[in-house]
Amino acid sequence: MRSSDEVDDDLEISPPKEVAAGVTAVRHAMEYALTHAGPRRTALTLLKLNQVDGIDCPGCAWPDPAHRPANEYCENGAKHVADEATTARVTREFFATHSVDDLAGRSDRWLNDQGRLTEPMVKRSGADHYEPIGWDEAFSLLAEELNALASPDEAMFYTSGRVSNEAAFLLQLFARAFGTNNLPDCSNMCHESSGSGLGESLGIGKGTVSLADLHVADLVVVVGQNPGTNHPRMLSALEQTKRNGGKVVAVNPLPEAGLLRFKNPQKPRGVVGRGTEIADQFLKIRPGGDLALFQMLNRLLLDAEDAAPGTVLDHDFIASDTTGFEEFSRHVRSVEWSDVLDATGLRREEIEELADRVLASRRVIVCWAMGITQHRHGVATIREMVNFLLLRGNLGREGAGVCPVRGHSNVQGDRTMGIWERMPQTFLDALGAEFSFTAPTRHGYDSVDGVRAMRDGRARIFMGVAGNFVRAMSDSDVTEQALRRCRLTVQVSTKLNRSHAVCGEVALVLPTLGRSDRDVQAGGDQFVTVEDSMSEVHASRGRLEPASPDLLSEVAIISRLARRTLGEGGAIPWEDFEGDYGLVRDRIARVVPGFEDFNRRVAEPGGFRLPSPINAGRYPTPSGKAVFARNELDWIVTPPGHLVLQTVRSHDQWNTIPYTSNDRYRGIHGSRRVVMVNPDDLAELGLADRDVVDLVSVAPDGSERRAEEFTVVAYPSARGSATSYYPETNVLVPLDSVAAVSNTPTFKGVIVRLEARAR
Ligand SMILES: Nc1nc2c(c(=O)[nH]1)N[C@H]1C(S)=C(S)[C@@H](COP(=O)(O)OP(=O)(O)OC[C@H]3O[C@@H](n4cnc5c(=O)[nH]c(N)nc54)[C@H](O)[C@@H]3O)O[C@H]1N2
Ligand SMILES: Nc1nc2c(c(=O)[nH]1)N[C@H]1C(S)=C(S)[C@@H](COP(=O)(O)OP(=O)(O)OC[C@H]3O[C@@H](n4cnc5c(=O)[nH]c(N)nc54)[C@H](O)[C@@H]3O)O[C@H]1N2
Ligand SMILES: [Mo]
Repeated sequence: MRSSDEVDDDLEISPPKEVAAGVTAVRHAMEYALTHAGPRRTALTLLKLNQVDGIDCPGCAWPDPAHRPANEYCENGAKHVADEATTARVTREFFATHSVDDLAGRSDRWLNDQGRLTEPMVKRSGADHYEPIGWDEAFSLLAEELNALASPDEAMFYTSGRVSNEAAFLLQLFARAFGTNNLPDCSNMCHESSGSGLGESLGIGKGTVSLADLHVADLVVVVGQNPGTNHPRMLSALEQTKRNGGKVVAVNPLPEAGLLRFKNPQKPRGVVGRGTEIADQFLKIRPGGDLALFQMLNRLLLDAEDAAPGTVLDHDFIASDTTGFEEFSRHVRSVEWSDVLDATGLRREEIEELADRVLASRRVIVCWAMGITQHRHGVATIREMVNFLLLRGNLGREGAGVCPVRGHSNVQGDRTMGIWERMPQTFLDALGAEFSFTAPTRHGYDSVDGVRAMRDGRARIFMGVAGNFVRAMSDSDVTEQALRRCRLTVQVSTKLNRSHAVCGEVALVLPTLGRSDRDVQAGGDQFVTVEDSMSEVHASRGRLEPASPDLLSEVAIISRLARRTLGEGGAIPWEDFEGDYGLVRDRIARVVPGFEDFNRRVAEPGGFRLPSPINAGRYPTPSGKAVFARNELDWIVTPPGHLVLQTVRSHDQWNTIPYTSNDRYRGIHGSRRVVMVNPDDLAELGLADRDVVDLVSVAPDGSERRAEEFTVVAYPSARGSATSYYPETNVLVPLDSVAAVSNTPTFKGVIVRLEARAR
């Protein structure tokens, strides 16, 4: 389906860039900010971004350095904040003009461009427009619908990782006090595989390294990640690694700009000159080949140990801190070169070169993101990367460890606060004891199971706090039908998106304050807290006059809904929580381990770091040790005439929201309906650059999915791969195509054929 207003200028293609950032990036950010937010709001937000007393940048979860320059933000963070600080407004007149069907025909970009939501709206049963509704009536309506359900498990509460710790804690408390663990979140589609894999291997689903570790590592392997676009400030950290003599290796099907070279826009040297070479080695891997790569690296390490016993493996560490070594090593020794070369598309010498680099490095860190987690065997790949680090004791010491690089600025914090459909019993017990109730124990729905439940009529109310579930999820058509089957859909949002237009019989839009908005409650000015990718917890305080006087904060919305649904006077002081978020933090301190004395510690400049048990030599696994895992080798085998499609972010989008149709670093301008393919594959398929094709995938049950009219772009990507943008291609990812264990949709591993269209 194409939207009525999809903005396609003429497609223009230039060669992909090697260098990321530098002055152009700063100019692009300022242009975007000034046109959307104007000079005053731009100054108020950008100058406060990531400062000690300022706004946590919602652009990504990369941590802030201890000594921050005045401009500790990046082009894309600045664009993201400007998008929230926009002066455009969606009013009741707007909704009177545009029917729900009209909105459903619009593009993601058009919807976002309409600006900030300003007052609560309702679409009543049978109506074709949203109309205004008072907050009070909205809460009553929602509470009545919730209480009318046959079971609390017919409701689900989705969150996106923008939500603060305070709001996340209250949302999961409300859901559990209401009686359900149905708390799917964007993490299910994102780093769930990291949580699953690290949880099994190390007992905790989080990374172990800090920025300081990255700076002093001898080798940083960046796998399945595009930091130049998605975590630009990470490049400053890698620049530091290089300056200290460390090496960087990139493993990716695409030669992504920032991975190759970086010009630091915050340093005079970055503005002139060629910038820093980032990757010492680049392995252009086939999508889904990483498990094979790491198994072979592990075999090569074992071989090297055999050749020079006692010089390669960290025997003391393996003996004292791990289990499973024998079985793992027997398995890995049987890995064959022919399979690995097939799976990776790499040359043997490239893999041997990387193994030599590993042998020459005492301190190694592996960083990864969606190129690993969104594959059928993503969890196994993560366990294999842990095996790789364990072999040489690269864990729990300076300059070494695991670094899953998170996406949303507080996605890690939301999990810590209990946003998970499968929180451990110890957490549920602590929560119940604190608030005098018994939390339900039955596991809830994750995102994929949630769609199945709505599709099959087992879930009737969907409430999304932040995010754009309809566009984020796989199998767009199936997901849309599932939401349309609901009795009631509710979105707590800052901006308009497709999840407001694809709705249930009754629908509510509840507009809320964003991270940059000032938040004043009965108890005075409030701040919220977040946890970044490296477990640093700190405060974020908005500065802007709110987009409308009718907005409520997320904390206020959840608290008022809870009072209306659960009744007044229970053991949970919702009204007090709304008035003073410090009281919420007091309770978090008593329920969530690591948050003792929360209010005092978060008041210190820069906040505090949650301790990692692993860095203290403790592994919260059943055996108390780190686990060497035995993983069956798996990779994606494509039938002749097919390619592996991976769906990525362009340089100018934030998740489901494209800002323009350009992807500057990849040299693509004017259209997002493109598919990038290696020229040799194009020749084999009988296609040429600029041909127009449909992308077709086949679901496990044999049914076909189709995305129409994509322009082919010859691109220096790995053989056998195709690359297109998310969310336009989510329609191709079958709901049942998920990663083992984590249930994450396989957004990076969709087998497709390209069908030429008659011109
Ligand atoms: N500006 C901006 N910043 C963002 C976001 C945004 O949309 N815009 N989103 C945020 C969020 S929620 C997240 S999760 C992160 C996402 O950050 P990334 O994971 O960097 O995002 P993707 O665009 O999905 O890129 C995946 C990368 O993995 C590579 N890849 C794909 N398949 C494979 C594979 O099989 N093996 C290997 N080795 N590589 C592979 C792709 O070529 C690409 O470089 O970014 C966060 N930051
Ligand atoms: N094909 C494909 N699909 C993917 C991915 C992929 O790589 N490929 N990546 C997956 C990943 S990693 C993720 S994280 C998900 C992202 O999924 P989501 O997190 O659900 O999507 P976003 O696009 O980040 O949500 C944007 C909306 O959030 C709302 N919002 C923004 N800020 C706030 C706020 O402060 N408060 C509130 N209440 N609302 C706010 C706005 O209304 C905005 O329209 O998508 C997943 N889907
Ligand atoms: Mo994400």
